[in-house]
Amino acid sequence: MIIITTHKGSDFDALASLVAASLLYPEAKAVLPTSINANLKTFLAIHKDLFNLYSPKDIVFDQVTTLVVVDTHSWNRLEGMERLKDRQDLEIIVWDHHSEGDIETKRKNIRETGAAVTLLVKEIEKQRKLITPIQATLFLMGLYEDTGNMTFPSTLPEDAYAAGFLLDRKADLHILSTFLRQAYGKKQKDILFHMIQKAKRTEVSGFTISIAKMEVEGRIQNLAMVLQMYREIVNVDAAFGIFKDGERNKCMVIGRSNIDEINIGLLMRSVGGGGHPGAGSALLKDVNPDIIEKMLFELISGNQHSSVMLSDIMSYPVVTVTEDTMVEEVAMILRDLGCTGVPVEDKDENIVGVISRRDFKKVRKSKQMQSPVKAFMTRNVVTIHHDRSAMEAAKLMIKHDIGRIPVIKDDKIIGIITRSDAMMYFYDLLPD
Ligand SMILES: [Mn+2]
Repeated sequence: MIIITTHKGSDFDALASLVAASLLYPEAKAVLPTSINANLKTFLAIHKDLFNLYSPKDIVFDQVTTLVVVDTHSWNRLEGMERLKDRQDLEIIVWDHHSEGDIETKRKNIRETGAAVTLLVKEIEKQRKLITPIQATLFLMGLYEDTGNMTFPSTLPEDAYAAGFLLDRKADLHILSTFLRQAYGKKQKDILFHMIQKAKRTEVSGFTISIAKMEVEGRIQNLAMVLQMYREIVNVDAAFGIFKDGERNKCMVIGRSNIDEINIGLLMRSVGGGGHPGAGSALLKDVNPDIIEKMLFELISGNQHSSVMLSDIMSYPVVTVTEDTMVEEVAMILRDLGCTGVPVEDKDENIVGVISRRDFKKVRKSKQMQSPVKAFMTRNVVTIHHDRSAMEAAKLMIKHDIGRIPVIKDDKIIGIITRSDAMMYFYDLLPD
């Protein structure tokens, strides 16, 4: 007999992987642990009859020849499988996206995708197995839950491909939103309440910061959302949560910032995690929460690259033209540079305008090509001071619908910030 099982405290990814595996091993019995999370309980209350699921106590373990484990490969995360642990003749197959686990087998399919079901869906597609719209819906639910609707940094292109495949197989997004909605549940509420009770606000380098430390049990979903709510309620510029999971000896550090000057992504990268300017996290092993707290304070007060200045990311040198340059000549310069516009300076090198391809539309007669650009340039030039941040530059670009802003220091142009410079920064493509 072949059985398939998954981790205790089963979530949608666990059930989805279990059901997906039963398509790959049609003769197997799918064994769902009795401990499952609240969302899944609600879902199964309605859908249970659609899936042929067994409980660990239904299994005659002496008859088991093959064990398929999905969405985990740790013995202590399985329920009721103790009797199989030391069986030498047992064949084991693993499908998992976690890097850690102690279940040993040669038949391991492990890749750190956003969701475990992604790996199984890929195999289903490869083997051209048929799936029903309800199965596709369940698989997509697992995928969305474990990837935070494809927003968690752990999401891989394969997860998105799998989602596309499942939508093609008629996964129903209405059902999805009904069951995935309860993200803010009792666990999250308890944690938020505990954090608020102990909330402390601290001034660091002129910013208000709050760092909450607490013990949690196991992996808690949606802590990032809890942190977001916490930051808003405590009303600080940046908030951090240090969640210690004593059993796994790991600390989850999550940060949220509302200001440019504290870049969470940079802070988290400096402790081995990742993220974006506004939000990020790091998972640290064998560390004391007090040390992490101290480290965060030091990083913020030292202002370690916590704000990237425009002068770090702008393009330079800048090609400028004088206001007497002929339109014809500017057109050639733009073509040679491959850009859409250049700043225009007067004789004293003060910026007086910008001439761009857009302005050339004002040129009606061919003889105007020989007139100076000052007749056609845009005079209200949006500029930005060199000590401003990339975020402010991006806001200006959006507000004025412009793609390049001259960067000014002591009334002189020292560089230009373009949309692609800003994008390089926001998507963390800067060279170290
Ligand atoms: Mn999972």
